[in-house]
Amino acid sequence: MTLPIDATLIAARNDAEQRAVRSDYAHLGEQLERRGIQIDQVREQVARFGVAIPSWGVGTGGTRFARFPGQGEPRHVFDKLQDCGVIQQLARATPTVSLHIPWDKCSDWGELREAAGFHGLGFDAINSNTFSDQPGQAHSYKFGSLSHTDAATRAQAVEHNLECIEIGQQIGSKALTVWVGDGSNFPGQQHFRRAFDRYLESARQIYAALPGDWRMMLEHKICEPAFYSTVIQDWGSSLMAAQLLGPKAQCLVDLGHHAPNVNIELILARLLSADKLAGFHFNDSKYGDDDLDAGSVSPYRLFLVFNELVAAAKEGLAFDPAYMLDQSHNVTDPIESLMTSAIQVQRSYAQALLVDRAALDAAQEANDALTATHLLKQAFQTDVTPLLQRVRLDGGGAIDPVATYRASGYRNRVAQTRPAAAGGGGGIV
Ligand code: AOS
Ligand code: ZN
Ligand code: ZN
Ligand code: ZN
Repeated sequence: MTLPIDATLIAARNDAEQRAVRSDYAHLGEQLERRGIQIDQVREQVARFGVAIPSWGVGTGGTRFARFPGQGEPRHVFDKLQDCGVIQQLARATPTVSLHIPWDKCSDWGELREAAGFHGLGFDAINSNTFSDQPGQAHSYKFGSLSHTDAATRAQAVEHNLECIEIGQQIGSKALTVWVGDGSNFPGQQHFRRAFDRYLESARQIYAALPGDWRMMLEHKICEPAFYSTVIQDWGSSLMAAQLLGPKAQCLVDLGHHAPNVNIELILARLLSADKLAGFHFNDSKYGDDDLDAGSVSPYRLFLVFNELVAAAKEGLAFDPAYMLDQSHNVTDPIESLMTSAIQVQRSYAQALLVDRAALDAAQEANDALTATHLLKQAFQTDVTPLLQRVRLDGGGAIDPVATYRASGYRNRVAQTRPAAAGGGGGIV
């Protein structure tokens, strides 16, 4: 077995470009040095950064209207893992994969772990699914899962989460992400407080089954599929639940799960103050949970998220956020989108490392708003492309991952063995 992309192709394309990259890197290094920044130190930090790939992200997404499948879509979790292997081989920023149960169920977890090891991948948080019904399931989640009015339905949802923990233990995950679609579509449909209490009662049973070194990550979402109210609708409800559950429960922030224009960097600052920040699902949005590619619409917002994280780390806060991409690819090849998005997230982190923290502290103390905001812009407007290219080059990846991927013909190759998937009606959102 060989890695999915031919190493000689990567090397040949890198050879053609590396002189230019090294020269651009040296020039950027000079510019940063004038600002008192050592480029090699930033590069080392960036090289250690990783964001998880969601297993479902390598398939074409869809909307409630239609799904337009691409060529050579993964048939099962092993195909998904191979596509994740391509992403990691070329872009070197995604060392882990996050599985979704039951979508990724397989008969031999040891074999899956081996396959992941072959691609140099590990497993990040495991995601449960009580927002859709599975064939043969005894109780429907149409009216909720962990917060359902019916005790047997709640018990089934709890049981599913316990199974996810067991699977996660077999593949080396250390966290369970719980997002529920529970809520209501009409005023009066649901008793808000009772539904929250039922959610808590169920969540407590899951929490009690967590291994000692695991976290439970609660993902809030303002709406969809419930469009009037959701049980864990925002970081307030999420924080309450996490505090009531205990120290292993934390709040996960999906960037698309808020009302438009909500200040997400402020939310994460509050969660950091409460020691409850679990991590992120990165994506971008214009209107709602659009699941567009990270930083494709508002790269500055993504930078501001990392600015808070870098500041908190520098100030000595102990926290360990889980980073994952959570996107739906409707019009692009998912592999290309995921590589581009991972690099965009990595870029935001690199830019945040360039903020002159001492000068920013001083500007804040002096209430010098213009200087403070200028310092952020100075970092954000620095083109760190050569630094990111060097990180990939040093790590054995491709200087230009998308061009190398296209040149490799991978998609056409896998399309020979992976049958065309059916399109049509609503997809996964
Ligand atoms: C749903 O909107 C959430 O973002 C969840 O993270 C969900 O499990 C994931 O998007 C897969 O559908
Ligand atoms: Zn999410
Ligand atoms: Zn979402
Ligand atoms: Zn979504």
